Amino acid sequence: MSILDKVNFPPDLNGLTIEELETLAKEIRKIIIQVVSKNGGHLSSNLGVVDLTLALHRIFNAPEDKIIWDVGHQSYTHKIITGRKDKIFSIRQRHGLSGYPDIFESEYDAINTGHASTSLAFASGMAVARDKQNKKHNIIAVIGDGALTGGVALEALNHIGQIKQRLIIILNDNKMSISPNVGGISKHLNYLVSGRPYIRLKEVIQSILRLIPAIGKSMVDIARKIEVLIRTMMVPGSLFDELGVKYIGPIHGHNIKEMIKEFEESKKYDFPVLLHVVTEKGFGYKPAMQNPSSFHSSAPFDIHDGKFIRSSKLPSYSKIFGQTVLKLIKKDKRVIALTAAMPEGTGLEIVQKKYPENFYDVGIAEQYMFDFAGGLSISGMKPVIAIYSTFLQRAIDQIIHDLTLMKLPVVVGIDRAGLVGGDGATHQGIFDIAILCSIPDIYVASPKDENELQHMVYTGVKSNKTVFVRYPKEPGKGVNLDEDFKEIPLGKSEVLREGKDGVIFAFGPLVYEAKDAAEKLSKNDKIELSVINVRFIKPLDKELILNYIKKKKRVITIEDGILEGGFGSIIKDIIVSENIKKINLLSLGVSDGIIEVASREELIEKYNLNSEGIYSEVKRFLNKKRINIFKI
Ligand SMILES: Cc1ncc(C[n+]2csc(CCOP(=O)(O)OP(=O)(O)O)c2C)c(N)n1
Repeated sequence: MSILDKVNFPPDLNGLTIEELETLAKEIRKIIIQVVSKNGGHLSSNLGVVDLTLALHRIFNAPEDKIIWDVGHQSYTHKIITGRKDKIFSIRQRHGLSGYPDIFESEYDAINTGHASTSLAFASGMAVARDKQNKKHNIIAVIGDGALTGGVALEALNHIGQIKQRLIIILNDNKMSISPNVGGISKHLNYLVSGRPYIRLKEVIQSILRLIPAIGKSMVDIARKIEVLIRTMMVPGSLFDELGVKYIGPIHGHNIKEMIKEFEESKKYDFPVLLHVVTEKGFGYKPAMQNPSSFHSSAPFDIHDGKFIRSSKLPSYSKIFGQTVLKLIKKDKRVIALTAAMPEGTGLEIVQKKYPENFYDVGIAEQYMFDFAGGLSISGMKPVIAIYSTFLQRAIDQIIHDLTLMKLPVVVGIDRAGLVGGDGATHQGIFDIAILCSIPDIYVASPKDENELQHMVYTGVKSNKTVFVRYPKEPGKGVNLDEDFKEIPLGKSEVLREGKDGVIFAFGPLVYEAKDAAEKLSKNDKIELSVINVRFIKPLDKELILNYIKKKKRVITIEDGILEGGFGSIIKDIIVSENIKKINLLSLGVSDGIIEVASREELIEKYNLNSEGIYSEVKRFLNKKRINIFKI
């Protein structure tokens, strides 16, 4: 019988010795490696916090004590020992466990997370509420050194240090964001870990003491006292202490005994404390320790050699984006590539390697990145941002207030746009169209394939406009790339198929699904549809679109974004505002704002956005005499 067999909930940890906890940690690591090798997931971050999680749950009394996991991608051990062990192999699968904390999944999950840097603010609010209600429980925020670079975390620290509620912050420092962490805070943490000034001064004093011939006992005592004094004065906890949060550490994050002692101590303070816990990403699995970035958000892999099992050999849109930016920089050194802590995911890693002087990783700082781009742009440079759709949400004010109102040219690659597999509701890219299309004076484009992507990015940089280009994570068709860049006429659509019975408007890779569906309708049902590759969702190619709407009367819109306020509703608005009569409109898209955990294929199927779904929905729509989805 393993120790894990006996552990279902945190109180089961109480009777275990330190050795048994260490064995349990090994058992849990094995399970996590197995799970992620099958389902994919955040391997290195989870392996790094197994010991930390056991120590936390041993000392604190969840769910009464609130443990908040920043980002939440590292919560697998927490899930395993809070009643979800039997479901852990379902993680990130449809109808399975979420890969992030979810208050609807378990009472042990204090808040939902997924986007970085929110834990401290939540913890602070919860601590104030606790104190106002005269409750006594502990509130513990676990935040990584990467997430600590996020503005909202720093805003929280600033406030926490002022209002000084009782609050425990566990800083899980592994020197890594997804890639090696960046910036002054990261340097400061390294400085704290190495304790350099203290060590240097200690050496100096010891060598002075060595010069005194016979050191009596009292002298040794004095030396020790001096050392303690120096330690108090010199161990630099300065940034946090200066902000009003007591710094404790560094603490060995793979030494359960040491953590248990320090966590127990931390309960005694009636003001905010930060425990600096040093961990290693990927701890306990060699391939992940050697390559923590690749195993950060890992594809399924072979446990024996750590080799990834790729579902597609085709290059991703992100890769084509990175290559395009590389070519653009080669031609024009004013092009500057920017990422907020995602050089690998966004494909900009090759730019970072080849043109480090034309590349900036700003850390988890999406808002800053857009204003930084604004500063570059207003001064004559050509910033190109790569960002996931879901994280773009952080920077909406910067886009409106800082870029648009000054009409500053910036090109933004919106990666992971549309439905996103595995991560669930927190990581969907379904809102960008609805949000961006309401902003004046910008361009929102979506290429149907990789070749169109490179031309759009090139066109964007050349245009001196604010241009957003959205594309999904999954590879496209693997079309050949033109050798030379071509300019795509801004705001112009492309007619891909002509048919008398109606028109489908689509954009992005779903254009191919629409075209396949139209061909099947032609072959099987003698229904002939025009298919338009919309290309620019904003501004729309109004003349062409109106023309087709008026001529065809039966209009189908397709998008992998939220329907409310999305492309379909923009088309509906045009029909109404232009007072076009007798139009039947079917809008296919995402009807839920909160998306269940599932693969992209499953989600695309659920919302009838693959060729089969489009085929059957459109057939049903066209077969109806009177269409009630939307009729004017
Ligand atoms: C706002 C936001 N930007 C980017 C990300 C993508 N992301 C997920 S985890 C991560 C790194 C987090 O590093 P850290 O907090 O140190 O945790 P670790 O994985 O190292 O344990 C990043 C950039 C995110 N989740 N949220």
